[in-house]
Amino acid sequence: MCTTCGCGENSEPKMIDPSTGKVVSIDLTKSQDHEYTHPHDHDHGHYRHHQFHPSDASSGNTVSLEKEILAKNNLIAERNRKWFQTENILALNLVSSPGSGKTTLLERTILDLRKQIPFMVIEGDQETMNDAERIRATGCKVVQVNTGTGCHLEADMVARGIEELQPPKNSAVMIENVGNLVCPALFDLGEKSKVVILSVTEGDDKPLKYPHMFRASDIMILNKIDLLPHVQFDMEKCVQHARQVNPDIRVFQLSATTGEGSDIWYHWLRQQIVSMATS
Ligand SMILES: Nc1nc2c(ncn2[C@@H]2O[C@H](COP(=O)(O)OP(=O)(O)O)[C@@H](O)[C@H]2O)c(=O)[nH]1
Ligand SMILES: [Mg+2]
Ligand SMILES: [Zn+2]
Ligand SMILES: [Zn+2]
Repeated sequence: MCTTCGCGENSEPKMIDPSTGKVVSIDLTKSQDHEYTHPHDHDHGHYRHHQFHPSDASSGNTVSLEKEILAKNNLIAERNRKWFQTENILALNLVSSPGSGKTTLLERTILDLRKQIPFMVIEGDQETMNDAERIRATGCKVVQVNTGTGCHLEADMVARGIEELQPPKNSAVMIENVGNLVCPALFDLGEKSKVVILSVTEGDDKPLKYPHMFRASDIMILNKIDLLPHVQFDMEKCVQHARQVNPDIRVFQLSATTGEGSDIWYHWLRQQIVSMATS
């Protein structure tokens, strides 16, 4: 839950495996009772020790509650990150507003690169299995996390997703976050990078309006370039705006539906996998 926007109140996130229909309830307040089993049989046992009770935070103090929530999240995110590193798994957190093309980009990327990179997907949405079904249709292993009223994924949900998916060494775990350019910027999932997707129909000013997200991301994908002739969108200005909030951001311009421009994105993905294996 974010105390910022009050999301996630009175809702129980769930995880569904579309291939088996298995539903796992993710009650974050009860997670201290849950003995995490590691995806593989190493003796890490590292999910076990941290306990968190919302009541730990000084009662009625929103600022400290927010800090507690983020601290707990960061701890689990660090464990996820360490695990991804030891397994040489590239984890990317795809963030954007709804409809910018995250699922379409994943579908195309998986189909085009699956012979080179084994992909696994964690889908985040408030409701429905639609995106997980779309990913499953590509033949890729996927779980759907439904956050209910929650507007973002949390590290805990990704930890459960990993348990379910059991991604192999040297694979890529793609996490499609809930469509929202605000709160997912706050929550580290343990990913290597956040990849923000902005489509040309959303306006070139968005990096300035949602600076936190563009600052938190290593990559900006400008999607739907096939629509450029039909919309007012200044590509140069948009890149300039993104660099204004994040001078190091890398930009790929592509169309997830036609495939135009996707080579540079694919090249970057392959490079990431190679550099994980050699680092
Ligand atoms: N013209 C065009 N449409 C796209 C492109 N990428 C996605 N779309 C469309 O945008 C809509 C939302 O896409 P979706 O992948 O579901 O977005 P998500 O909500 O970010 O996962 C769908 O109708 C897609 O077909 C693109 O590159 N060009
Ligand atoms: Mg989607
Ligand atoms: Zn939220
Ligand atoms: Zn929110």
